[in-house]
Amino acid sequence: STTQTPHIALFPGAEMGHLMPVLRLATMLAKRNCIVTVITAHPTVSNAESDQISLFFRHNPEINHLILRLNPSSQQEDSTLAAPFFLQFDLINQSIHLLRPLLSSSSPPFSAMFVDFFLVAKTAPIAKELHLPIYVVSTTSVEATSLMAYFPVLTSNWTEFNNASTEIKIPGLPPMAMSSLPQALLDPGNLFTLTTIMNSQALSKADGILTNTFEYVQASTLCTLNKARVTASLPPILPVGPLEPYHIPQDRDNRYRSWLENQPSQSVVYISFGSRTAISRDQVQELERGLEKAGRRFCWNLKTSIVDKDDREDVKDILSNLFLERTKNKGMIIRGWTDQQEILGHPAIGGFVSHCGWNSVMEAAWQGVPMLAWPQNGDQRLNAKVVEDAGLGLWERNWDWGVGGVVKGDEIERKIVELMTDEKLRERAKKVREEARKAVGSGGSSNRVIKDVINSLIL
Ligand code: BUP
Repeated sequence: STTQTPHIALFPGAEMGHLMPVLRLATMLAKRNCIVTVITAHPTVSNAESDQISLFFRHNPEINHLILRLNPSSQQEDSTLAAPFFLQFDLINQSIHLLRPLLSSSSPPFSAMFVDFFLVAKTAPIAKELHLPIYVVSTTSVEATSLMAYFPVLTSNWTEFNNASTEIKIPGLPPMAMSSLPQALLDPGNLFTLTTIMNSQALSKADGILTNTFEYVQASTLCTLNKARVTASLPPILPVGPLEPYHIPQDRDNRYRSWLENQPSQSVVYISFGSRTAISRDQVQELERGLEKAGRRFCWNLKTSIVDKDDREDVKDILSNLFLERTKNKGMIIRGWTDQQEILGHPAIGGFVSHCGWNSVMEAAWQGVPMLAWPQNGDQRLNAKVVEDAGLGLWERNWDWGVGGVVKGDEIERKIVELMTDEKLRERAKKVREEARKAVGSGGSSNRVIKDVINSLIL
C-alpha cells in the first residue's frame, strides 16, 4: 500500500513543560500535511494543562484528539517538589494497556508514534506489535538527554556512583558537575529515578530522539553525540527546534498586555521561574529589594505554589505593601497562567530572568531575549550552561536557592542592571534569534531533519 500522508500519534507527558512542546510539534506536523492525532491523559494534574488542551483543540480543529482515561489513583499526592507530575507519569504508565485499543480503533491507521521520554518504555512494545516506528520527543537539552541516556550505566553500581567524585564523565561530552544533576536522581528509590532508568534503558527501541533544539546552540554536542553515541544503542538525536509557538487568540488577561503596550522598547525585565518552581518567602523579599534597587521596569510572573493549578493567595499577602507602592508605576505582577511566549515576543521586553526550563530557553532563543539564568533544580543547571555557551545569557553559578540558600537583593540588583545594559549580550541574543529562524525556515537544519523523518514514514 502507499501512504502519501502519514498519520502520526503524539503522546505527550504530564506537566506544561512536557505538553506545550508536543502541541507545538503537532501544529508543525499538521502544516506539513501529516494527519496528526494527539493523545492526552485525563484527568490532568493541573488546570493549566486542561485549559491549554481545550483551547488548543478548539483552535486547531484539523488535529485529532484521543483521550486516555486514567483510572483514579489510589496514590496520595506527595508534597515534595513536583512529585504530582512524577505520580502522573507513573499513573499513565500503569494505564498504558488502554492505549492499544485507542490506537487500533483509529482510522486511517497510524504510521508512527511520537512519545514523551518518560513514556517510551511502556509504549515501545505497543509500537512493535503494531509495526510502527516510534520516536521519542525530548523536551530538554541534548546534555540532559545524554545524562538520562547514560544514567543506567553511571548507576550500575550505586555505591560507586554515590562515592563518585564531584564530576560525572559521559563519553563524548565535557565533564558535568555532580551538582548539575537533578537531586532526585541521587536517591535510587525515588520514583523519578526509577522512571528515568526504566525509560533510559528503552531508548534503544526508538528510531530517533526528536529534540526541541537547533544546530546553532548545540552544534558541537550534537555533532559529537551523533558520531560517537553516549551508549552504543542510543538512537540519533534529531534537532527539530525551536518548536514554533502556535497562536491562540485570547480574550482573558488583558491587563498585562495593555500595560506592556505602554512601556518603551526593550525596557522591561520579565521574571519567571516556570510552572513547577515555587519561590520561598525569603527569596521573594530579596527579589523585591533587588528589583526596586535596580530601578528597571519589570513584569514578574509570581508563583508561590508548586503545581500550576493553585496560586490562590492574593499578591498583597505575598509582596510587601511598600514594595507594591514604590514600584506601582514600574512593575506588573502576574498571577496564574499567562502566555509566556507572547510576553517574550513583546517589543517592550528587554531581558528574561529565568529558571532555565528548556522550553523557556527555546522561547527566549526564538525571540532573541537575553537571559539571566537562575537555575534551581532538575535539568536546569545543564540548560543554563547551554544558555551561557550559546551567548544567549548570563549565568551566575553560585546563585542557588535549591539547597536552602537565598540570593541577596544587592546581587540581584547588580545582575539585572548588567542584563539590561549589556549591549554585546543583546547583539548575541539577536544573532541566536536569527539562527533559530534560519533553522526552521526553508532549507534550515531543523527543517531538513523533520522533512527526512516525515519522508521516512511515507510508504
Ligand atoms: Br509559569 C508559565 N505561562 O505562566 P519550561 C509557563 N508558561 O506559558 P517548567 C506559560 O510553560 P522544568 C506561564 O512558556 C513554557 O513553554 C512556558 O516550561 C510556559 O519549565 C512552559 O520553561 C514551561 O520548560 O519547569 O516545565 O515549568 O524546568 O522543571 O521542566
